[in-house]
Amino acid sequence: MTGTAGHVVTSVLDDPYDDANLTDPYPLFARLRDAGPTVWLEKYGVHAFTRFEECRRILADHETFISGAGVGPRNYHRQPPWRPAGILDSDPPLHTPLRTAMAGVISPRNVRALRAAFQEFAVRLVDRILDEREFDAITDMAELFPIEVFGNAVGIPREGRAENLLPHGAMNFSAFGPEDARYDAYFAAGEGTVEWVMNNCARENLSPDGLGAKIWEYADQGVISPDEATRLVRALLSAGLDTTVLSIGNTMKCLVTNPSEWAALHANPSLARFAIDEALRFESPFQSFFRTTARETTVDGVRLEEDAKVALFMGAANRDPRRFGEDADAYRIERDASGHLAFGIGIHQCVGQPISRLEMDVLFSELARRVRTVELTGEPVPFLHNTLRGWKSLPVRITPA
Ligand code: OVM
Repeated sequence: MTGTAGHVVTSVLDDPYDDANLTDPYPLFARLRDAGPTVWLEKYGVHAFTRFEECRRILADHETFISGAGVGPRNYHRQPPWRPAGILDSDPPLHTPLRTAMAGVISPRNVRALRAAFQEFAVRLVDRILDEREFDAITDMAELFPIEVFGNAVGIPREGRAENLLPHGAMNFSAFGPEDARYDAYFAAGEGTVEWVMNNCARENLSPDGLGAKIWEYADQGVISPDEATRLVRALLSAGLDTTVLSIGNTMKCLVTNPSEWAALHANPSLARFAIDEALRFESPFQSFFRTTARETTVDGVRLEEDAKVALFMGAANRDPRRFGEDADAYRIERDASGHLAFGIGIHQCVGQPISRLEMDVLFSELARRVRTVELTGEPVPFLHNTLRGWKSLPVRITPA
């Protein structure tokens, strides 16, 4: 295929969303990056971007590459979203008060106030797994931590969290990828969770001192409407849980399969935040989503028509040797992974990032201090999802320091 300026765009038949590519996306990502600054995904009829620089530039240019037509393949200009749009799938000026309220709620001061409770649960959790010695790092650790501490931080009832929030997240994030059989399956599994989630977004069901209640204070002040407050609490509950669960699991997977990196972390637990950042780069929990062109534009000389969807593979961009060097496919905690796109960039950059980082920092600092060795005891089971990347099961054995 040829762009107007004569730039040849490679058209590929590969499906980044099939089982094999989701299980191990990196060989395909390398081929797509090498095929050019963009490739045409024949199966989906979209331009896909897999190189770091182009993904970064597109995410930063929110006026040309909008979110208000949805951040999945579905174009809201032609087909409505499965539920009313929120902070993620909106543009300024609609987006601005939502972002203002959310950033105010997740302020440095409010995040700092969460640390003691996170720390207390991390100690209890590490006590427990050190007793067990052999456990599943996903179901016995990665899932338990955010469900407890993030659920408490938002101020929702404990009862029903795990059964509702994880399937709800998997369903919600499916809408940022193709509407295929996998999408249908996550929607079928998540359908029954919507009522529980929406109930817990209501002011009367939120504990008065949590982040959820703080969102409602912005409705009192008139910054946002009650509907918008409901949807922002929903965004906290949709976006804040699965992503952190996956990030904890992915970090653990990286460390368990790279014993020298675990040894370096154990020797110096203050490296925890680098080990986490490198894991976010190396196995980005949020692999891909879409933007829509607000007007005709060009990227690297390739013409994109108006109102066209573009697919951005941050999971590929974060492995781009053009940005991270020839060893981009290696997990190295001493690397400077900063600037990776796992949390996005620009006006939609993850606003909950400090909470997620605090959760991970507290947990991995505690593990690094108290655990001497970590090893796999069985085959990890991948979690296959069109948008998210992680593990369903990661059987490990640990020894105490
Ligand atoms: C949502 C939502 C909001 C923000 C981020 C996100 C990263 C999802 O409302 O579903 O995913």
